[in-house]
Amino acid sequence: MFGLLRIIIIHINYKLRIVDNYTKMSLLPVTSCGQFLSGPSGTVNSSNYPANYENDAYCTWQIQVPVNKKVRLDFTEFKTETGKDYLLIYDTSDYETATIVFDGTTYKPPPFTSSGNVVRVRFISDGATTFKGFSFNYKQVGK
Ligand SMILES: [Ca+2]
Repeated sequence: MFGLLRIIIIHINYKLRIVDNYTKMSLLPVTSCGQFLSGPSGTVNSSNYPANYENDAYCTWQIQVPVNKKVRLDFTEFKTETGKDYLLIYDTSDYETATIVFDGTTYKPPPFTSSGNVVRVRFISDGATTFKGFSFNYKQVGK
């Protein structure tokens, strides 16, 4: 019982932090959805893709490749609720501030290459209105 209560409190803390500043990454683990992934390549989709993602999503993917390599992301689709549901990309060198924050239905994020061997991608949706979401391919590149 206390365990469950603690989880709920932690969850509320997460939500408050998101509301405070969605671009700030505190020392959070991968949460309700998302995955740890390693190279050399693969595909990441939002929940339920190609059907709509969920409300109140908070998903973190961490993609890691060998130390002397980099991670390249190529988006093939991107549709989220403008101003409400965000994709954030955190580069290796800075897990505090998102390098890219993206939302909307008109454009796809440009290709992204990490500065080091790890990249984190986070998706956060609010409590109403969902879209198809996103799909991107990742691969290890460089050196
Ligand atoms: Ca939404």
